[in-house]
Amino acid sequence: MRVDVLTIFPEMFRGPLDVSIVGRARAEGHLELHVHDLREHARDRHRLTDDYPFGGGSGMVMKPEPFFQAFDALAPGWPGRPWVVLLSPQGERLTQRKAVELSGRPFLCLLCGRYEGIDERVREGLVDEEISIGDYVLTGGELPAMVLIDAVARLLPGVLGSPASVAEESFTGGLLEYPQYTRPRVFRGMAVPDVLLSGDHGAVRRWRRKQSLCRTALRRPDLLLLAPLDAEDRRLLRELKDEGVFGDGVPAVEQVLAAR
Ligand code: 9WO
Repeated sequence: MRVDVLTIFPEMFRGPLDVSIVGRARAEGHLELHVHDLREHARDRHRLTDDYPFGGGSGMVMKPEPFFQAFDALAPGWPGRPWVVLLSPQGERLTQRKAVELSGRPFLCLLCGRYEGIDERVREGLVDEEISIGDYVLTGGELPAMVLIDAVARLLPGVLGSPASVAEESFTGGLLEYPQYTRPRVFRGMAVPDVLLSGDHGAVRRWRRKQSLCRTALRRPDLLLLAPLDAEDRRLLRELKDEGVFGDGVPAVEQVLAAR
């Protein structure tokens, strides 16, 4: 996959994307990343990328010209037309599903805004899709772009050693992760649950599933309602309920147990 980024802060992309799995994905050619400085495409004398808002108001707006100029300058060297994504709080939420969908595209172009907003004609003329990484305002789209690249890069074929990890994510099927442990067996008085040392693979699998269900019910009941649950899952949820884990009751658990 190829990813081009347009930003007035290209130096922000040095570091996070040079190391670890994304760094290796780039070194091995699974991900080709090109970060472009929008300021180099600002035509005016002062290379301005922002201007005052028409209609008045506080704050500055990102000018449209640098984005369009950058496209005109870069397009002749591009292998095709990229899928253009603007990172913005007004976008559709980045989910694992969206990351999987984007990972299937051969060529992305990520637009990063700054200031208090971006001239609307950038959306009209260049953007295929607007994506948000969450409901908070940042100082720009650069960190969200890096989050998107990280989420997508690890899904590219050959990037993760075992596709089993990726398969397990979809197998865990919309539930939260179970607790994980490594050595030592006892650390500062905190012991690893006995079942994980038992060698009973069936018991380990059931314990993990039960823990995933428990955590999801308590922390993300919205996800529990969406997850594909089978008869064993409902049995484990009933066990947790009978153990008093859900206190006065979690509505999502009642709903799931009533449904069958
Ligand atoms: C700033 C602001 C100040 C006063 C009143 C309204 C305001 N809106 C904004 C604003 O949205 N600024 C953005 C900053 C302009 C585009 C780039 N910025 C940005 C992107 N902030 N947060 C994101 C972002 C992108 C993707 N996912 C989450 C947040």
